[in-house]
Amino acid sequence: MSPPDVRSQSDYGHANGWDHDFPVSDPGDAPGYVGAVAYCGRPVITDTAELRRRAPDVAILGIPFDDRVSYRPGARFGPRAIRQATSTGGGHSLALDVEPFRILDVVDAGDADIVPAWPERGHAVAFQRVLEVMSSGAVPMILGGDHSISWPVVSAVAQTIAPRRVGMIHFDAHADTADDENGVRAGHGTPMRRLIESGAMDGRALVQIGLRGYWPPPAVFEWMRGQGMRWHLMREVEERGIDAVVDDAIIEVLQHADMVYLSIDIDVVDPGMAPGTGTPEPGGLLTRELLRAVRRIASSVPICGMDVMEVAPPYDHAEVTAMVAHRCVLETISGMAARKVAADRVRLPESGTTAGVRNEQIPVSIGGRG
Ligand SMILES: [Mn+2]
Repeated sequence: MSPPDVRSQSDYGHANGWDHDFPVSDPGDAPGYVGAVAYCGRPVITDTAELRRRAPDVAILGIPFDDRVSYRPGARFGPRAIRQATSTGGGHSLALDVEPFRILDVVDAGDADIVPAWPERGHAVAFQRVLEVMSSGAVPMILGGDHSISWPVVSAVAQTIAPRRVGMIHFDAHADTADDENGVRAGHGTPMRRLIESGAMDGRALVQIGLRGYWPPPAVFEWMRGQGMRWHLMREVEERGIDAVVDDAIIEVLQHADMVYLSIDIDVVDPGMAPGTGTPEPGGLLTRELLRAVRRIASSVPICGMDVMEVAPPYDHAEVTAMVAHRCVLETISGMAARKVAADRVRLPESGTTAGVRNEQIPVSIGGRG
């Protein structure tokens, strides 16, 4: 009688057939539900010095702040929901036929250091963090967060890219140009007014798409007219189609800007397709219209930053709103990648130097791709 196999009694790996070698996945090939949460599984780099050493093309930055909303709160949970809202690693854009992350170095710079119930601090931290991230030369892409944050964020962008002039294409159901909301001058309905009044952005360089509903009142539109602002109501999109409106918006913004900041309030999309937001307005864009518009803009103009705001996961269903927001960022990156393939220049020069600061000479293709 042979002696008992000691190993089989104490080695459960061997006893159960679990002791074989299996192939090890590359980190980039891990399924979307595995690993730490980062935008498209990109490397997470929060240290400013390390960001400067790496000098990425694009840095994702969460700003989980919603202390300035006027109606339903919850956008503070937006950045986390957006990061985890899709299984895709963003390998290959079928619409643009580019592999965005092979062309652009994109990192996730984590979240701004937000604390609850201190809105003045939140705005200051957002401003300072965007300056830090942009000191690496990266184009910042902001996951919000309520729209009040666009005031400090775009101020930091304008300061960084000067003397080049920032312009904005702003997708929103609302104009966000109120002087105040119940006496509050830094609410999520006022950021575009503050940007123009402070001089950070020329009113003529702000072009809005998707306005609808019952706000703001005529006096606010009067102020907007006085600033030389241009806007395209949702009604115009219905009548002319999104492509014609985007063509006009690109021409209009470049009349008074050298680089374009893309600001997307997710409530521009119809609440049937993006219910997870704080102030929904029925009758908005289709998801595919917004994604196509974003692709065409990002592949046609020099982008100096973007934000996707007002994603409020508590009102979302099946992650649909967070998925739209995630895809808006990815379509922007893919559009920039397509533009880089065409023109080989996307990165901003390092701030604080004049080296590399020059007028953009890239031909702008209004017809665009996508
Ligand atoms: Mn807004």
